[in-house]
Amino acid sequence: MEDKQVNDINSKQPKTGSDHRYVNSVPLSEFYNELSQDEMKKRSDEFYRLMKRRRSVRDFSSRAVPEEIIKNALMTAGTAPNGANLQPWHFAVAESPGIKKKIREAAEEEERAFYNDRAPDEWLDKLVPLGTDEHKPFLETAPYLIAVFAQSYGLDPAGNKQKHYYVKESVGIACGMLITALHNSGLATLTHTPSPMGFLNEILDRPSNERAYLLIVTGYPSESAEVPDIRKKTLERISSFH
Ligand code: IYR
Repeated sequence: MEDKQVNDINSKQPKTGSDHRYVNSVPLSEFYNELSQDEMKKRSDEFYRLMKRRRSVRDFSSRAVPEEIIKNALMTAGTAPNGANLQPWHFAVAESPGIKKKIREAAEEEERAFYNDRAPDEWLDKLVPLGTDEHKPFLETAPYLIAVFAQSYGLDPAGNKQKHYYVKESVGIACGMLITALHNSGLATLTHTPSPMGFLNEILDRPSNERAYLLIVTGYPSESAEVPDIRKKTLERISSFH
């Protein structure tokens, strides 16, 4: 018996079946395709080259963007790993001029308070290279504003509260995937963070279990758009291998 266990542990044979037991499961092979290491290297390099061309853009064109692209990006965000698969997010897309105008007016009011009163000088100093101020015309120019809401708790059909787990982590990952998907589609984005963002619940008619997490502005950049000359930290500065 003991011998058999040792043999099992040391066995080089591929295992049949999964180590981990699920209540209901399907084979991973329905999702995962192994690639050759050459292909993995090529793809990882190409993806890095694609992603390092993402820039936060503050000058948008009003050119129309097919809604299908936005929907595909939202479906991508919806595939994010998240706490207990409760998917504690909602994406409210503002596209009508009337709603975007309301969002701009409310955001600029908060930003005026931020730049004129609330923000400590140390923070304002850090924003100098970005050239930001309380004026946010892109909130009306860009074709889509995606307000991402984090659901602090869920509500079942009977209206009972359902606890959510790792909400900030889950929604943060989904936002990263959303921005990546929009960039991969060829759209420019801006992660905009007027604070506080309670006005988004009111304007977009979202319930009190949802908190606005980020406002993602997207569309084509304007033809004359510029971006600040800023750099990313090197691999050596952002990582360590142990
Ligand atoms: N929410 C403000 C201020 C701002 C804060 C940070 I941190 C930024 O990286 C950029 C801006 C604004 O959007 O202007």
